Amino acid sequence: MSLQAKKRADYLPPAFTINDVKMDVQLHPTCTRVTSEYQVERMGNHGHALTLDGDNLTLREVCIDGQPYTDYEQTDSSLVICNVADDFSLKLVTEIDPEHNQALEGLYLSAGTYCTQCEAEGFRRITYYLDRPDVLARFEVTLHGDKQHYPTLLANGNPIARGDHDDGTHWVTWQDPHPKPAYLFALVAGDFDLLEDSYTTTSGKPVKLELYVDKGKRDQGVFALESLKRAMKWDEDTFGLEYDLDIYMIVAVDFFNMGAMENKGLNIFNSKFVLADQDSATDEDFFNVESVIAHEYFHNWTGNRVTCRDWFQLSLKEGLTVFRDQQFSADMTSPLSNRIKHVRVMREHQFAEDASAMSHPIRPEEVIEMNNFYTVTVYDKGAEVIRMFHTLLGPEKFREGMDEYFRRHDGQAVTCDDFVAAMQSVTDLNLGHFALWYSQSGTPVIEVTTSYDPQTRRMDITFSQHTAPTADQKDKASLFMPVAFDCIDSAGNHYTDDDGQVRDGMFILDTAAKTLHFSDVPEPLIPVVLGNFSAPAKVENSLSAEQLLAVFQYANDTFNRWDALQSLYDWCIHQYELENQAAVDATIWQGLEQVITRESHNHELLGECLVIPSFETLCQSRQLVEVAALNTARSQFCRDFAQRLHGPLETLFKTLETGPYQYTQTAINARRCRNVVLNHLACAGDADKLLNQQFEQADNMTDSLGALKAAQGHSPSVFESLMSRFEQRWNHDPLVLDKWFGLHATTERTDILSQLSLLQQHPRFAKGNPNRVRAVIGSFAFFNTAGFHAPDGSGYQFVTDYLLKLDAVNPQVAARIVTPLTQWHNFAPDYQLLMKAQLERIANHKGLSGDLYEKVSKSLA
Ligand code: 0A1
Ligand code: ZN
Repeated sequence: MSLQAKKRADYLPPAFTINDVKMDVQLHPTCTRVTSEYQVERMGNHGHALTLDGDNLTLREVCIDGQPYTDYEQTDSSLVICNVADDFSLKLVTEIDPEHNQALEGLYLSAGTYCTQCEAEGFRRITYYLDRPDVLARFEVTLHGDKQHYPTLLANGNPIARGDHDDGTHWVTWQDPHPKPAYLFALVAGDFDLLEDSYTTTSGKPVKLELYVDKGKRDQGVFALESLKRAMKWDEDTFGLEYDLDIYMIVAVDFFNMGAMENKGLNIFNSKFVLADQDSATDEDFFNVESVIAHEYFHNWTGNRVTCRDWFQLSLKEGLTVFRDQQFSADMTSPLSNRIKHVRVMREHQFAEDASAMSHPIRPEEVIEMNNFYTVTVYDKGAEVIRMFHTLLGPEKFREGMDEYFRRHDGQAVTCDDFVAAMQSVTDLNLGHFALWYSQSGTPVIEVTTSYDPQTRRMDITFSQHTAPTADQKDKASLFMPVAFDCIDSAGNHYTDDDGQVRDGMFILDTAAKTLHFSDVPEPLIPVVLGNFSAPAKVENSLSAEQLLAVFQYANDTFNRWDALQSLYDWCIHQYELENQAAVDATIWQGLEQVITRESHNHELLGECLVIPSFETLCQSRQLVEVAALNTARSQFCRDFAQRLHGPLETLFKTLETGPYQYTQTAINARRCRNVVLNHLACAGDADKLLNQQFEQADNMTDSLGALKAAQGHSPSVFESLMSRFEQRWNHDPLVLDKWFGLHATTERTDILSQLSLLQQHPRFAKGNPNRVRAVIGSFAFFNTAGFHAPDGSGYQFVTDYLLKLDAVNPQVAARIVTPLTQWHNFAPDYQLLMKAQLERIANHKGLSGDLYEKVSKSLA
């Protein structure tokens, strides 16, 4: 483990490259033998030794051009082979221990199935290699394994030969014709149920589709396979991109650190993002399956055909692929709820990351442990940056730019600058300034100020932008932002600015400030800013409650309408924090009542608009948060909301009979709205009958879980009884049981820590399984506000105790769960002290992983 930071600026091209790889893998739980043969070529004129990366390997043999070779040195993390020729073949034999690989990087056993995870730097745990994304080689891989236990042997590409050995083992050889970096390598060996299908591309090429799931789970794989076909078609229609191998395989495994992995032709998935059926999966689970299936499929072009030159360029593939999967999901489901979902992620998680010591640009400058940079900044803010290209260029030009990007770079490992250059080549717009989004971290704030002169009937609206210094970067410059803009009066009339700076509902903010002028206006106008969240920024636009209700009623952009209510709720909660509840007066409650009655037919909009902003979102518009006070204010507001609006909510609920389960957008919207309303009714009290009834009658997981969630905060006895029935029913299904674990872990109760201990003793809890750990410890740390932030520091201490144990097993997951502790800056001093004390404990822990070290040391710096 190296604690030395690597810098983007220090990039050097590889001294050698490897063009062809042959691997022979003899699978064994504790001693898998890997024989690799490389065709190595010196790059340029130099006399350096060949340095290969390696981690936790036992080296057995080194041969060059067929002869045993001894002129090499080994370190903890490398094999240095001295005095080599310019072109030669290198053969290495290494041994590894998959059974004891609990970090789940490299080759490991997932509940008896062999699988691999090589991104970012896991291939070096399989064999010594030039483990960097700019070394692209053709791979041929032969796997040998016990035929009875591992009837299925898979690797990237196409199978070209297979056979049996005499000793009960068999072998299969796979060849991948596309040169690829080692992080896209994969192998799988196991005994599965197989779902088979086929797809014919627009140009008439047939592709075999194979989905491998645990025995007995066949039916739960159908939706994933259908999603795959939809994604393949969408990418052809939208970007003209076809699949490029004869076979596309997906394998679902139970032990996986992340969501899924786009290995060439052989995706490996966390089973959570494959398995789904009406009984066991919520609408949200179905949505996630479809979007992750699409995400990994889209990587075949944005990531695999065109890959990253180095890991600092990660957003090149991830930001772009997230944008592509978001567009796909919007087309498959609904643009509005998708946009809101992604904006929530930005506001709850990305803004918080940018305000913490882990703040980094979408293209980071400095990295100790690459696994720490699979972040909401690189992924989601990265996608927002791609979305701004799309907004600025328009869909046609964006497509031209993408075509040009593939024309220039197919088969190459490139940089974010290369992407910008391809986009630049199709537009007259100068993207030089825009490109600052790649190097500047932090969340810009757009402040909106107005001045109105009743005499001249003139109105000026000024937008000024400011990005506060972040932990990694003191000086900030003005960014280039597309700002979607609308301007209304209190009666809903729309206005245009005098100078025509606003075109097609948008203007560019590329300086510290910009003013729009309006003449002949009868009253102060209401600026409606950042429609569809056109830039990843915060807006400070101090509108009154009345004005916000007018925005909801009249604005053109539906996202703005939703956002106006979010701002209104935030303002109301702030009044409660100030103990000024009276400010939330009858006109506001009447306004909200009208929202419900006027939009009662629009289940999608109401399903979003009736959600009160989360504690995490509220934190982003506050500083030095007094956790208990804010949490209490939020709960009091929720209760008043539920009681004051009880009549219209109840009426609405009655109209929301959803009928037998169907996964259609109309039915999804209705279920969502119904469950949001049920939660309010439970909050108002006296809803036990409704809760029991919904749980009893539910023919699908969305409604069962809706009843449980509504009971959770508002009706402890109903919650307890429904939870125990739920456990009995689902004890056999670990993915469903994770929902149960998560609900327990997020329940705000005084004895939560002993509850968490009980959960860890549950026969289905397994500390080696990331899904279980995230469901219990992750849910608590991220979402149990009162428990995690207990004023005596016990929540922080509990999480820390756990992380110190987990770090020795799975540092990657430990480093993710530490995130809420590293965000101490935004809390009041008493909380800060307690959080920092625990971070110090982690920092002083002997044998700490590089993963935790990087996040904790930055956070304490
Ligand atoms: N590239 C994958 C995500 C992924 C990243 C790292 C992993 O292990 C450290 C695993 C998966 C994706 O974006 O889907
Ligand atoms: Zn990805």
